[in-house]
Amino acid sequence: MQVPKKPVYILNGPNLNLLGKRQPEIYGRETLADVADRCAALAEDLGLTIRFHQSNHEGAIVDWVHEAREQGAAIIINPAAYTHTSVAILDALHAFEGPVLEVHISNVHKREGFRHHSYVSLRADGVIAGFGTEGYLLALRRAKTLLN
Ligand code: DHK
Repeated sequence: MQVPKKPVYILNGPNLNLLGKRQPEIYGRETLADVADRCAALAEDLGLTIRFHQSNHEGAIVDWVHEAREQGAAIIINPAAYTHTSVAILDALHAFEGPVLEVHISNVHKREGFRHHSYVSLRADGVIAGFGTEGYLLALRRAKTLLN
């Protein structure tokens, strides 16, 4: 299997550091460290490498998107609440040339109206919502297809 030189960036926004602890009825009981481990295992099977990050700060996410511009093959992003507010993250993603896949653990369309709009969707090549943390794995498989 051919291993692309550049990693897939998996970026996570605010409050996802509390995954498994906050609102488990919505986001499940798995921690973000569990998700990172599952992504790393699948990436290895797929012949991909990943860089997995989380921040509660918008600028940190913008900086990782800029880093991915130079060093990344694709971006999988769960911007969390910044999905619905961040023109800065959208603009950064517009400056990235590879595939962008947007993930939401919950089905945002079943929730409050303000969660129905995503700035990031204006750039994303695909969106996964409501598949729980499995959405990250599905996005990684899609990244593999798009990078082939
Ligand atoms: C996570 C969040 O923290 C929310 O702000 C988004 C997203 C939904 C998720 O489902 O992963 O609205």
